[in-house]
Amino acid sequence: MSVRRAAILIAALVVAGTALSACGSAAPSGSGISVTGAWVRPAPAGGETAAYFTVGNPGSRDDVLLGVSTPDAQTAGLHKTSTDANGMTGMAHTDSIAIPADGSVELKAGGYHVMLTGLAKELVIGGSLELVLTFEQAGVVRVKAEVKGG
Ligand SMILES: [Cu+2]
Repeated sequence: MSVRRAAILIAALVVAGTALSACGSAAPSGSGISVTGAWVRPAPAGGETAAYFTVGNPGSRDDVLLGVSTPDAQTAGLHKTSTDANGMTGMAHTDSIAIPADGSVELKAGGYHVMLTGLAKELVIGGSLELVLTFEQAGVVRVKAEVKGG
């Protein structure tokens, strides 16, 4: 390899390294996913309840909420409430929730929610519960859900 070729190679590596570090510092929390307004309904210890929040995706890449867990309950899962053609309302497990680029998805009563069973503690208004959300792109995002009536 000539000196000139080696110099070009080194210059290319430096540029690549700079680009990588710039990318790393520009995205301190994954793809910039935000989880806001997290809340959970009051429930007794050992009981079940539902949690809600809004996921915002300001980025240019679609993301997917793949799952949820919590240290405060035996099970946590993604559910969707819907009404069928006969007017029967029920809820079903859903594997994931797509979060479109430059968009947001609201988990709310009558739609998507996090179903929690076997609560480790009583959830009283003013208290909180920790949720650990796993996204395909953004990775793990931890949020505190406030216990509220409603
Ligand atoms: Cu449910």
